[in-house]
Amino acid sequence: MNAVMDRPGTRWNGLYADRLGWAYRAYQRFVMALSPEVREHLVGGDGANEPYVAVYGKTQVGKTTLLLELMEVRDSAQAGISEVLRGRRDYGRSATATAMEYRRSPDNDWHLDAGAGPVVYNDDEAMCDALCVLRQAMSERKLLSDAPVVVSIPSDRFQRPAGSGTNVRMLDLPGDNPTDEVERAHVARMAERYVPHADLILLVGRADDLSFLDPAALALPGIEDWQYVPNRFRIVTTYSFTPQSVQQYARQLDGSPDPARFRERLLDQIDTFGLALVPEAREPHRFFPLEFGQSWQAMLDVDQDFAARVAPVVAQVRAELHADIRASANEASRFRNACDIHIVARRQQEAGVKLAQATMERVARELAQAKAGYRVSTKGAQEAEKRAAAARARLAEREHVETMLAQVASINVDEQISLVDGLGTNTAYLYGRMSDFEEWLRKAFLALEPDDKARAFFGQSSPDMLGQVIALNRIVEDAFSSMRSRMSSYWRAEYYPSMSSSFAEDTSELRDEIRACASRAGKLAHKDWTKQFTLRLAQLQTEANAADSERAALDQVAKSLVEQQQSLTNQLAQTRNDLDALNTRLNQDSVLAQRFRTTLDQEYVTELRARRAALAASTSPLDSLSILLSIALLQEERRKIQPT
Ligand SMILES: Nc1nc2c(ncn2[C@@H]2O[C@H](COP(=O)(O)OP(=O)(O)OP(=O)(O)O)[C@@H](O)[C@H]2O)c(=O)[nH]1
Ligand SMILES: [Mg+2]
Repeated sequence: MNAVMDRPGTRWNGLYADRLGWAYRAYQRFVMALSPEVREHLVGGDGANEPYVAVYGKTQVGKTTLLLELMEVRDSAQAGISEVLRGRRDYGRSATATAMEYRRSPDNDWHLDAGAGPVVYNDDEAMCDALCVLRQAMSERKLLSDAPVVVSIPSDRFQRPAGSGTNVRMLDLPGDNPTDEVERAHVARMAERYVPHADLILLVGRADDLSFLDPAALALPGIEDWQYVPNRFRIVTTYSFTPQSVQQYARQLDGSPDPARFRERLLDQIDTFGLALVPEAREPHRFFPLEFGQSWQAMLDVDQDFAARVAPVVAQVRAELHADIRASANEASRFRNACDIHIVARRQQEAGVKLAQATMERVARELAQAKAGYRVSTKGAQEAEKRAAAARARLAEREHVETMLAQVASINVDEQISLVDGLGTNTAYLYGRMSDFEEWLRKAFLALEPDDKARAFFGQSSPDMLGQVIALNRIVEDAFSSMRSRMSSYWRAEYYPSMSSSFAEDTSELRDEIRACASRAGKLAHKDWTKQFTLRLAQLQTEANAADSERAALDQVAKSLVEQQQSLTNQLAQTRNDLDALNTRLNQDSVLAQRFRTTLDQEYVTELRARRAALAASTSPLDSLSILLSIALLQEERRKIQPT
């Protein structure tokens, strides 16, 4: 045993430092098993330790300008390089035609590799032409390589001398170009291939249009939602200091402004914009409010005061982004990225699948409810329509009912009169006739009824004839009162028609009064039925109108339920598509994820075995303790990487 091994602390330190060695070995093996083109861009050749940064965002937001800044191209060279990279494209139009990888050239020439091997151009004009031809080929769909076009920028345009510091390789992805489907699909394919393995992904957007952070609008190929794995992303806003409000804010700050304040402002704006970020994605250190480009430089030159305030802030934020990029390229970060992308993202995607399934169930439930609601409301509308029609049919009978009521009012008393003809000659018979008639009239009065058609008009309602019996009694009483009082003054109850005309007069008067009573009773009945008729008329009108409005309201409900059904059906189809897309991605990713997991498992088991063997072979109790503790540590690390 050598002297170093005798020191237990040293043994422990070594074991501790190597607690993740197995995982890094697994990562190396995993990367080596990737397809050669992908590997070439990640760890291949001379660029093995160069950070690989993907830049993604809408067109004309400053992506290319940003990446030239980050590659540390000399300020004085930037305008010229931008010009070349535009490939004779007018200003203001989408400049970068396809996915481009920018590197530092090994010499002072431009190199261009569009899939058929590098071509060297030793002056800007020639390179510019070559890019113009490339764009042409792109638009004619002749560019078939599924690797990014590699552009190597002459080494003498960089700030640092060749060979010093870290070179950064940049993948410039045209963000949106919806007019060209072939182009979009081409970029999407490349993004799916390279973005997951980039050391860092910069989401770039203008500070005055934060929609680029919305996962629904972003649709970043390769990683649908940047919030799944926020630590792989940095958010860069361009034009961050152009808005008047920011300038005013910067001018009124005391002392030298701190970038933290501008980050907070940016986050406030994101909140105002209504984007709900998960707490991990909202951490300020992931946000980089920046500004650059010629017009910005021109503004700083004009306004020295403002420049003195904000230029240091921009410089500091840019330096921080630089440091972040450099830090992202070490093996530990790359390993973490691989874990994130294959384990964390997968877990998030699974959560996404669950969410989509739950959404589908909810939408299906709502759809069933909307369908049931539609059935109920259409049935209700039909019933209301029937009710309105029935009320209108009754109203259409009004003339018939009025004629009928006039007939109802006439009470036929011929038979009652004829009964007077046969009366015996005694006042008792006349009195008897009077009360019999009164009885008969009451019954006849109460029995007055229009025909069936008119009856139907009245429905369940009818006038209160019983309530009129008192009035009817009075009619009869009044009619017979003078006769009665006269007859009560007779000396004898018997008439003597041969001697007196009283019998003939009294019976004649009795007949007249019977007729008069019948006529008055008829009028009374007519008045009551007419009153009821008016009431009923209004009632039927109200009924018809109410049924009409009910029908209209239910029709409206049914119509909105149809629209709701349509929107739910669309939502269902959309969610089903999302779910299919997620499942397809999950299936594709699961091959890689599984391979990564298996490699991790293998390396872990190998390391564990080696440490157990070392434990068995150890003769020093202190060494044994160190190894034992390191085994526990190993298990702990494994659990952290891949909790099961
Ligand atoms: N004022 C100002 N101008 C900027 C800023 N960023 C970019 N620009 C200018 O905006 C124009 C477009 O910038 P590019 O870097 O070509 O934009 P891009 O996102 O690469 O555009 P595409 O390649 O078309 O997708 C250039 O003229 C830049 O100088 C910024 O932060 N502030
Ligand atoms: Mg560009």
